[in-house]
Amino acid sequence: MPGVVERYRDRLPFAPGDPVVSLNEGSTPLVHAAHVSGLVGAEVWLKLEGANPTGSFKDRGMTCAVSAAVREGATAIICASTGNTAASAAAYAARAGLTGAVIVPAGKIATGKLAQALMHGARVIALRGNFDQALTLVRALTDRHPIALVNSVNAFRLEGQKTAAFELVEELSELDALCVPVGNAGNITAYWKGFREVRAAPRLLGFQAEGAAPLVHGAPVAHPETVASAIRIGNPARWEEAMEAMTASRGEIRAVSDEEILAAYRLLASREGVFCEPASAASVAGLLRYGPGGARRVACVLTGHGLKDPQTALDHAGAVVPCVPELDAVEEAVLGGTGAGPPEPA
Ligand code: AN7
Repeated sequence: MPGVVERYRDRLPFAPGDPVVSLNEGSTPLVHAAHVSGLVGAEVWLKLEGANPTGSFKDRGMTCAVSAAVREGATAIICASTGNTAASAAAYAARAGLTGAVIVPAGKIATGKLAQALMHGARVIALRGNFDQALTLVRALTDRHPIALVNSVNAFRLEGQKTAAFELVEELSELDALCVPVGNAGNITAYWKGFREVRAAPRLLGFQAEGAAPLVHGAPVAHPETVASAIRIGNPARWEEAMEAMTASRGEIRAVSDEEILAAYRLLASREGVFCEPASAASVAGLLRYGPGGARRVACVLTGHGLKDPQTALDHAGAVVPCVPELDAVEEAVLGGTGAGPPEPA
């Protein structure tokens, strides 16, 4: 499939002939979640945004932000990031031949995202501070220097991200509710914009981590903390728009605990065969905790791939089984203790 600009150009601010920097993002799988459906008593679908080229939904917006930057003659782009925006910006900058810089909270982004940003050749600045401080600083920096800011304060990011709503409506003719994790609140804002443009109006159910839930408390959180590092954000840039989307869709923004996030994370991997990152699992954690609220058909956005954060996975998964290279030992390792026993004779 072509990327989102080519696929939805008539609904995006790009004219034919404009430069397009794309990795053929979008067109991500939508899979039915049989186990979760049974648990919540609704028809639940999972939108696998981790299947985008850099492993997160950020690519939808980044193709637009970087294409627009190229159109405007920019030679450098920058963002603050909890990891995924950095990985995506670095990849699209590399593809466009632009200089990329990313500012991330030191020690607080998942390993895979750091590896991506470095591999794509971005200058990676590890800030001794949190995401909110990083965003304030890049905004001030881009006021002083001609560097394109590609955080979701950039309107082109939301334009690209709204295409996920188009895809959902194309595949599911009716959708009653959408569950989405909320950090800087760009994505929930973009979904609502996309749904409105195609005259759909599912209830938007946004979920923040309990230790980083400013929209739930109605006040910024100075020191946000959560295992879901991607949404460790205390003062979302798209605060007003997210609250408007929530209200207009008769939705809710609620909190889930780290334990609930990790339980949903493991359940998705072990029962649905879907490995997402912890922040993404907040959408399903919220659905499991609060229920579908009368919705018959629900979609949960799984925003990023599980491989982004191997350390959190290893910290919360089972152990490997050590084994010497002998048949008896392998037999014991494979069959022992599992209650599986030897296979039945044919
Ligand atoms: C996997 O990369 O903010 O509410 O700097 O990576 O639109 O911020 C990431 C956010 C959800 C929240 N799931 O989306 C960043 C960054 C994942 C994410 C969110 C993020 P927004």
